[in-house]
Amino acid sequence: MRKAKILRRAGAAAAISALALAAACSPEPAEPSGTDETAAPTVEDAKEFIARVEDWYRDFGEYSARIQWVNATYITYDTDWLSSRVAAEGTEMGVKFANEAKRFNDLDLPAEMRRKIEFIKLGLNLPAPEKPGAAKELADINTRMGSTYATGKIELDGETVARVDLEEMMGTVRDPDKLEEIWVKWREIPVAENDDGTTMKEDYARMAEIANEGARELGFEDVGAMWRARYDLPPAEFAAETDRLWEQVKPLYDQLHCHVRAKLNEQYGDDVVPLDEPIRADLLGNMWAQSWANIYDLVAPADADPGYDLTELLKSNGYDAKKMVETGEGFFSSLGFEPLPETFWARSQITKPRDREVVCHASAWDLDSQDDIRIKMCTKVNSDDFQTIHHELGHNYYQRAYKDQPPLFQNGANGGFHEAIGDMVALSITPDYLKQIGLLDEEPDASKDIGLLMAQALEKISFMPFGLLMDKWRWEVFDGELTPETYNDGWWRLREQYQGVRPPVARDAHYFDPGGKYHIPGNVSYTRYFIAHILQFQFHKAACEQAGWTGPLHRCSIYGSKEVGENFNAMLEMGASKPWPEALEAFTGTREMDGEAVVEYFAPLMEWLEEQNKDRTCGW
Ligand code: X8Z
Ligand code: ZN
Repeated sequence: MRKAKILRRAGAAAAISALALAAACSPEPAEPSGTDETAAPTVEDAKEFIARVEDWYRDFGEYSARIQWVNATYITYDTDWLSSRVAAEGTEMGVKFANEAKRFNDLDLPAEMRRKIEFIKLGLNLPAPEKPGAAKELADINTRMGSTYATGKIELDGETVARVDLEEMMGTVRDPDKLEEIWVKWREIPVAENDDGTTMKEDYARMAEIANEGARELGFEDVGAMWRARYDLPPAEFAAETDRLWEQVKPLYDQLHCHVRAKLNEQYGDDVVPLDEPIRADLLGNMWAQSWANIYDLVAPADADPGYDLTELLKSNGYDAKKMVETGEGFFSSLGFEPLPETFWARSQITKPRDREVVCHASAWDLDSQDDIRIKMCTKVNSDDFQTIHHELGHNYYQRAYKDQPPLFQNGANGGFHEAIGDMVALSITPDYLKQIGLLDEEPDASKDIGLLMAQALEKISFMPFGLLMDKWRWEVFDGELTPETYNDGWWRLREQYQGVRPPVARDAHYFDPGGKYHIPGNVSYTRYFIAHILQFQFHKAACEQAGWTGPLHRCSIYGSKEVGENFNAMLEMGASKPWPEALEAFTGTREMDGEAVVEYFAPLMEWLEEQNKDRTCGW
């Protein structure tokens, strides 16, 4: 079900490809146009087909999005039923159109039309085979996995604890036994039995089977290849490109890992944190060890503390969830973006409703492709969620900026762009900015830069290997390298290899630890976040240059820069109408993704870390 928010929920249906352009090589001999499906198709036929698909998108997209919204903000038997039904309908139509689009494979088409035809083929997140019943079975499985994840119950100290509270506890609790308990209980949900005795793990395996069959019918090797095909590159080249980017930032990750492990060893001792092993995944301040910002206090440089904690500042200044969102809006307004519509405030879910089940994982929605944009969060007053608010608003402003594009181009330049917009803005939450909005009295001086950079690295650099391995795992699932018996071993192999983390207790093959992360049962592809973590630094660097900033990148805030806002908006308005290198070039002047901006941003920290680590044994 999570997939059928066709072109609505941010990133859920990103569909980009330029293999299309490469494939459009053999012009068809001119034939009179007609309705005979066996005759060679003409450009006119393609135009008529595209118009039909776009009409359907306009109509069905809104209908589907409204059902999915109700389901996500009020999970019941009935809304699951509706969600599953509309998802199945969407998949059936999507598959039908994708198969029909193949007719035009060899036809020489203008670039824009060729791009649309390729999007029609790539548009489904999870295709089903055409045989009757397959789309419905797939939708039922996905609805169930999503709702199981969102509503799974966990008992702690005799009480049922909300999942968002458990997530928050991973950042604040410092007792390793307690952390282990929370971490382990969280991962009971994916192996707990559904009403009919099956588990999420079995559902996942069946999902992969059906969707792979669907992908093969459409001419892709498997679902993983289909996901990789959305980046205007052949799938194998895209995978190599992500590896190249990772190699650029890996030295920084390795140094950060080494330092963090040493500091955790000081905190918890050799038994809990041996110095030559991967780090225990429950000690890093986050349920998935994907962002380590919450253990800043444990690893902070001694003399460089910036002297403020954003969570504390928000709390002591009386911020509530709404004020946090208003502050995020204020940033975008300062760049020249129109304020959010009244309906945003009336219809968003900003805090967790107390009396019903909802999907708490944050998302941004565009219900009608016009102005009905919203966020759905279970906001807590803390720094993590302040970041996430900017992240989600980035999706909403992007959606609004490209609303005048034709339906098939109403999307990010690629999935990574969509995820990078709000994050790029959040990189401008500097001390100077916090002072300007009255949250901070005094800016810390340059001697505190290492502390500021450390906080940022714990948030961003720690994420990168996780951002990469999530889909590496899924690529192995979809290409058959992993089977249900090896799902969990494969997961921990990648977690260890890329992140250098290990589970707090042995995890045998019966567990399904990937299922403890929203995007796995939710089937949201994840390489987009890895790409976004590279792109946001490229955007930030370009934006700071446009704003005339000459100081260090981590002190640059583009707050208030109308010029940057205008340039940024020009890129956002393009939506998916052009291959992403053109969108990137429009804003940054380069057509390449490049980890250099990350390296430059963190250069002073890298130097400091190397000094700290010089007598330590790094690696795992
Ligand atoms: O899922 C999200 C957003 C919604 S698109 C809240 N993010 C990833 C995650 O939480 O795992 C943002 C960062 C990575
Ligand atoms: Zn996002």
